[in-house]
Amino acid sequence: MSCLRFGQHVIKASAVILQTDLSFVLVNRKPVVPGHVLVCPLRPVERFRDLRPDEVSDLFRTTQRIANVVEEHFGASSLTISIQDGPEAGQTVKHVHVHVLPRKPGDFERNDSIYEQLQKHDREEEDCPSSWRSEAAMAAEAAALRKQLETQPTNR
Ligand code: AMW
Repeated sequence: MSCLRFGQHVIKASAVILQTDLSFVLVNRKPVVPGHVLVCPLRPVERFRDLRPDEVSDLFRTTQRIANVVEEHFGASSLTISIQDGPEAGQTVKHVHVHVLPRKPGDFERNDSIYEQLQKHDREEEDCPSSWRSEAAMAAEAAALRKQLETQPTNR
């Protein structure tokens, strides 16, 4: 697995959990909750409408697959799955991505606050390098999730 592009970012292989024919999954450098991962098409298009049908299909099959894994691995009991499609929806990286967030009882005082957090956690004024996780922490999480994936049946 070589380096992949996520918008303007170059993603190291160590941060990638899974790569399929048309998609990949990476760990988040600034997760809103533990286990918050991102699913992206390999082709770096900006908007959901730009995806071909085979890319939409692969993106969502991959989302379903990794969602099961993070829910189990992080001891969660639900998931928030979300796309911020365009700047007014909170998108900062101009490359389609699905946010997958494991949810637990009481993780937010107001359940839907997760959407506010999602919208603001990577805004410029809040997103400084000191708030990012270390490469080592991200690599360790990706490795653990790759291992857990091996134990899951595929959905294809
Ligand atoms: W968006 O606000 O565009 O819907 O979400 C971008 C997401 O990508 C954020 O959760 C942010 O923390 C994450 N992110 C941005 N750059 C990187 C990177 N280089 N590696 C991992 N995650 C990243």
